[in-house]
Amino acid sequence: ATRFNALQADSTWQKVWDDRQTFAARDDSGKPHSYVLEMFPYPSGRIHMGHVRNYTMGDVLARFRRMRGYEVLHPMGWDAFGMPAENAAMEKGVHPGTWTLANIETMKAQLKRLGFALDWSRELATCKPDYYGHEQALFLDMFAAGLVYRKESAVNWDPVDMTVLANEQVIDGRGWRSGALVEKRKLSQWFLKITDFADELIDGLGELDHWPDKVKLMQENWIGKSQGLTFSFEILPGTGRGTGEAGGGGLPQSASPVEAPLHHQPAAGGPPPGSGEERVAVFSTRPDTIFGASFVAVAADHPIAQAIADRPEVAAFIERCKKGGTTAAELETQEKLGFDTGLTAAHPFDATRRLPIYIANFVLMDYGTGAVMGVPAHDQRDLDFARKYDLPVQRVVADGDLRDPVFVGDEAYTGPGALVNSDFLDGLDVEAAKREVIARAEAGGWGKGSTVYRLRDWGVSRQRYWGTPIPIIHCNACGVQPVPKAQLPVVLPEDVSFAIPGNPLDRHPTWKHVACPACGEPARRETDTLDTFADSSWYFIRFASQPKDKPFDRAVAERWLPVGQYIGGVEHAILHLLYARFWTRALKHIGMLDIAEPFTGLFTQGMVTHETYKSADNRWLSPDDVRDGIEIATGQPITVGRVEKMSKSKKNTVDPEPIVDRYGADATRWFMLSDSPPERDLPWSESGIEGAWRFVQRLWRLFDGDDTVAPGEGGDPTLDRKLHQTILGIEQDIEALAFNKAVAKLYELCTAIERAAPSPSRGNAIYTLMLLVAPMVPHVAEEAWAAKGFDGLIADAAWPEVDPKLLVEDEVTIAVQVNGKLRDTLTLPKDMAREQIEAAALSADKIARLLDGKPPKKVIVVPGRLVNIVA
Ligand code: ANZ
Ligand code: ZN
Repeated sequence: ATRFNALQADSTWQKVWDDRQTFAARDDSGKPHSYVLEMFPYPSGRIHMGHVRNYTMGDVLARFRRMRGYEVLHPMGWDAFGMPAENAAMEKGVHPGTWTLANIETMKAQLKRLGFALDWSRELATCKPDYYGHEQALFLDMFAAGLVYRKESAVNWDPVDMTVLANEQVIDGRGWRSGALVEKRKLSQWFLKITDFADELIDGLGELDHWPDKVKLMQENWIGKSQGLTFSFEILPGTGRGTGEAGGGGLPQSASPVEAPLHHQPAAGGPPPGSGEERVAVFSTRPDTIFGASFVAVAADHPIAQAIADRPEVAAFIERCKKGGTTAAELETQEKLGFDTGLTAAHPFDATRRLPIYIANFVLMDYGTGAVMGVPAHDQRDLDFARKYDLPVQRVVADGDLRDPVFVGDEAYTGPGALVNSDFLDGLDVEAAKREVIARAEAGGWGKGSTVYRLRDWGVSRQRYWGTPIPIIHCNACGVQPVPKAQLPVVLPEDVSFAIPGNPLDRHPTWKHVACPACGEPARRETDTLDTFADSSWYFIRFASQPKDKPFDRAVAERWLPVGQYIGGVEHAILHLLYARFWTRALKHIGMLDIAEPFTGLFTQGMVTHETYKSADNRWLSPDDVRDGIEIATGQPITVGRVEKMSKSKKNTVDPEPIVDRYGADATRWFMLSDSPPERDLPWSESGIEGAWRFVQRLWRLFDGDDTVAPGEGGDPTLDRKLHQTILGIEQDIEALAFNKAVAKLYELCTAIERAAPSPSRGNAIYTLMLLVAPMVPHVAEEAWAAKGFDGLIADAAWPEVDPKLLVEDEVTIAVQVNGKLRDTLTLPKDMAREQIEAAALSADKIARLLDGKPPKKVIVVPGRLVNIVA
């Protein structure tokens, strides 16, 4: 047999697929539709192994579904706006657009070299006006529907990149790219009302049966719905001890916390401080614990704190709180700090009880009301705080025996139980007590049952150049005006400079100066651009339908959507997926698209990893710099480090392009599918890719070496059975995206064929093998198909049919007893279902005669062994 020339076959078949537009999806072919999508790449420069793995998985599914008779939409495009293009502009003096388009060209050629079954006729790049202009139109539709608003809000300001950062872009208080210490700033920002959809976005998760549970949980936690009571305490000024921060100086906690007085003892002396506020509202998910409250705490930027911030010690304390960071994660880990304002709050059920009001660093301003009631016995943060500031700890929920002393150590009790020390709540369980307190608060007019979400509205303003311009005009006389749709797209100016940091749109000499669409007077364009997550929130809709004059055609888009299988990295588990789900629901709300969930199936694939290497003098080394434990350039021994995700910083990347050039597309694809379950990490190895290359050659020897390759069967029932089991198994594996299992089955089938003697069965098995491997290694399959003279392309061929008769592996002997006595034995297929076994036993001649037409009292089936009939 000849050797398979992968490089030649790659280019031949890639050209054929291209020329014939083999993978162009037709909107109305009459076939059932299937939409397979991988998360589109950011055009960073070159394709990396993560891309190869991601797109290979989607490709196998897309090709498989085509062969199974679906009209498949499998598109590709570019998430082309974003910071790196601006960074390149700053570093290299190249325009972000030039840099981006050059990267797209390179990466597109690289993707084509892998032979992906993509519909390139639908390619899009979000940085082109024919994409972002439509996004602007959608923004205006949302604006008209009241889903867009502007407000002053504190943002994370990166003083080096001169831009607003999302919370998750702030790592340990520093900008994720610049590493600069992040500051808080107030800016007027545009927001999308994602919070209007909080409940829908939670409830919708319930329908997503084909999403990983962990992703659904992450989304649910991110939305963070809590039910409880919002209520207010009356503030009694001038009675507190007002000693400021008590930390450190306090005595150790009394040995008997149960006896500690719950009443706050006002200290004598000290001028009565005032805040001007009369009530302080708090949100609690545990109103049942209200009798265990021993303090109230407000956030550092709460009005009560701000009102007394003219006192230097208060101002200093507030500053100190801000230094530690204010994100939820940061607050969780910091040491608890408090400042006693000297104000007290009256307990709503007992006005003589006074709770000191603290400013505390663990209270978030933008959650709930920015203030909490502290219940140390039942909340860990409150307990830590109470221990530090020597505040009473009173247990109000008992665990088990009510007569037990309800001692509280260093761990708050958060479990269920009955209420104690709680007046009219005593004896109620937690849920009943919650209802009772809510009812009384509502009746008394000092509180209301409420639902609070962690989710905030989506701040979409970015003070950057390389993004979708927000289509708004500011007029001094008319205020905020939407750009008239006829004037869309609002195109980015080309002539911009990145010589100094900041937003080039803002300092462009002419771009922002426009006439007000309402009064015609000189006005200013909005110079903020949209968060790039907006671009990726609807690209899958534009792929489905891309008319020139509008964002999408509703009927066509609805024919394709939702995306049946979406594949991408777990790093997008929260934001991208949540924003896309929101955007889709917003369009439904406006009446533009009747799709609730954009992605019904989601798969998050693992990463491609590689060993790391360090030189004798502790530099990271690339695999190319190393041979046999020696650094090639210096001849010095190296140390091998951990296997980690391929990353530029650790230099442990392997560039796919030379791999494809050397081993061909099929071997590269095969390796990506073979070694690990797709949700796990895949360690790259030289031996792995070589093994894949050998397997492609082995396939070719089978295809090329046998003269009897043809459909049909006969002569070798064992091989026939193996073949049909393999067909079925692979169908199931590919649908489950368990590619490594499919690969293992194909290895087995090859071995079985190689061992089989020549027969029509063998020729048929080889013929079928071509079809089975076609989704995974399409080039060698296509080459063999043509070499054997079969019609058309294998990419267009039908997937082989499973013959159920041939699936039965083995037969087993089953004993049939009547009233415990052996009466018959039956030979039945091994995997027969219980009911079928029962039916076979009852209808067996000997048994039917014994039963004589009377229905049995009971039938016990032990599959694979026996049936016992009680007559
Ligand atoms: C009293 C209480 C007693 C609480 C108890 C908990 C346990 P989730 O479930 O995450 O929604 N809280 C309310 N607003 C806060 C804010 N702005 N910053 C920090 N903490 C705040 O948490 C709700 C609970 O977190 C609320 O219920 C409140 O403490 C606190 F045994 O009230 B709880
Ligand atoms: Zn005007």
